[in-house]
Amino acid sequence: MGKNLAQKIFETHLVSGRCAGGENIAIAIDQTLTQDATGTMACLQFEALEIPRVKTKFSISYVDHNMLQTGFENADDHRFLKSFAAKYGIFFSKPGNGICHQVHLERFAKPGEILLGADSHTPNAGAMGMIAIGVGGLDVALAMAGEPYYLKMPEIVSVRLKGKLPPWVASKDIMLELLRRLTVKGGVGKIFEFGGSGVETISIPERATISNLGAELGATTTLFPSDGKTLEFLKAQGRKKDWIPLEPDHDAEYDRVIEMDLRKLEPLIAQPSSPDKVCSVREVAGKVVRQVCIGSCNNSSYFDLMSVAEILKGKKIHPDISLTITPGSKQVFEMIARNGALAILISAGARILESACGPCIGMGQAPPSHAISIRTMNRNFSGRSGTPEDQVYLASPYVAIACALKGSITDPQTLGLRPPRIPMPLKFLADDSLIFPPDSKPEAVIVERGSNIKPLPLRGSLEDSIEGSVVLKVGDNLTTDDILPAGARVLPLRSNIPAISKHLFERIDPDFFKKAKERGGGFILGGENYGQGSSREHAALAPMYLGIKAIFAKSYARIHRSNLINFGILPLTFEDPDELFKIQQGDHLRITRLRGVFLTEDFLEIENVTQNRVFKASHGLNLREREILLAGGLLNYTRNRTKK
Ligand code: MIC
Ligand code: SF4
Repeated sequence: MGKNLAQKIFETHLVSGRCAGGENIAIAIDQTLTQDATGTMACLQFEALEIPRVKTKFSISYVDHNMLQTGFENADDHRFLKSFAAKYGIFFSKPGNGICHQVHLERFAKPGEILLGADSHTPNAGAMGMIAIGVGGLDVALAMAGEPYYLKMPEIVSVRLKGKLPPWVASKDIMLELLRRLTVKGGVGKIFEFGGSGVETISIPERATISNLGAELGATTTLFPSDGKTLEFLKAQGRKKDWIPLEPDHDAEYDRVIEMDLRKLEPLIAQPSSPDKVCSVREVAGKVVRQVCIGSCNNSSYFDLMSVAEILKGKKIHPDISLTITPGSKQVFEMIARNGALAILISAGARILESACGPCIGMGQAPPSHAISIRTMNRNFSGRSGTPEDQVYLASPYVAIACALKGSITDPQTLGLRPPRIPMPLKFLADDSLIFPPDSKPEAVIVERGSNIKPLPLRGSLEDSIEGSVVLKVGDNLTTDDILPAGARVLPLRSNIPAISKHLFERIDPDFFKKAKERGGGFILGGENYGQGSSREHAALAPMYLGIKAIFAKSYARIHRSNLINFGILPLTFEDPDELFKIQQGDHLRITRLRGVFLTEDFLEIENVTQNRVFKASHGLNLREREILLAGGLLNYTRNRTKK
């Protein structure tokens, strides 16, 4: 039986288990990445493991999220990250060097290797034929300490592309089409492996847009073969030596096959406020637009910005539009500055932002109230832009710029223009002067710890009995942005759990913090796909800090479920899904004899004291996950093991 690409890479990294669907496996990690919003915690966690130097082949710490310096916090955190990296053997990418995923693709992603990143869009590097998985910061800290990464072998879905994209249809539309078909929870527990003759027609930056959006499907990761296009890109980055050819066997087996004829696609758009609310641009054309933002790790490559510049050449944007453009990296920024494309963008009326996440995570550029904002980003969860009840649509740079020119939602196919043709540069401007290698004399490096960095909160081992009230009941597809918002106000508190916990669930219930504090914690009730979106472990750490002991939900998003386990919060599901409707916010629940039954039983009996009833909750946890929870989280579990 032939092997698919994912199996081939997993097999060369297997530490334990068998690469068969549903089996628990452990894999060795070659590379790790963190960004500043998740990185400070990951550093504190790594420090707690008392290991002098990272043990990976390559680890890097990027600064790209907390770039708005409205107080001392972000700047202090950047200094902490830089000194920490120097001391512990981590490369450091300075503010200004670009968005982690864009820079990683350009400079470090390697076919055949495995990358673990403390950011949900880490699968971006899958464009280069590498397995790249987004996880919580603690999982990255452990990988830096040389520990393998544990996961259930995902199902492998083959996405077979046929034909070539029509003019004005972008690679983003391929993923919008998949999101339309499969929804934001359609990829949970799956790897999407792209293949078929259509793949050869798609360049690496376009592939990255596709693999990046795997996160929106909830997928474990997204993967492309390493082929001639990969070689061409690596050569142009001066990294030919990193290339190896990689493809699935011709008779490779897959759990599922999805066919897509690229010739049949048209420009698509995701409507507010979920990436899977996809329709054709035609269907919503004509709606008035007030803001257009081009950027983010999803669409800010040289290819994207050159396409935009070619369309804008000699034109002015609509007077009512605020257009922001964010080059994804210093490489992209400097190249468009040197070749004159930047001047075209400025002359057309664009507002140029520094290379960072920026508007994507609400770090400035919140749109006007009730006005439509068209963004080339990957997430449009309500309020993420910084404006409550915003109207954010997601689309390709072609669609975005058509909207910026016309002032309304516009299908670029109706512009009457010649579609841009951007050749791949033979040589990218590869200047790594904003990337600092680790210090060769680590003993001499003093870690600079600003007052924003508070000690890591920990919990003790799992109690034998837990009780409390249901502090909050929420619906399906709750995002980690809902649990713990990001944006300019809250992101600077990522290194300070006591301070950030005040913002938990604030958009849903402004009194959540007060209630949880008064009641000493309790439980939360959720629907399907609880905790989708970002990898921020703060969405588990802060509830743990406030005493939340368990979540009851119909199903969980992958990364958030792991984060809950990592911080000792039980991710429970219902034996009878209707139970969700019976339990009310405020009900008092009790679980007794927990330690006794947890390792042996698959169900837990929960007493609803308020309703004088007992119901069953299942957990679907494997033995290792149960042991982690019994220890009170992954850090305790790892330390207990190393002490033995
Ligand atoms: C996001 O896009 O939501 C973020 C901000 O990049 C997060 C990471 C974070 O919350 O720090 C992600 O995608 O994991
Ligand atoms: Fe940054 Fe947005 Fe990409 Fe997250 S999705 S890494 S916030 S650009």
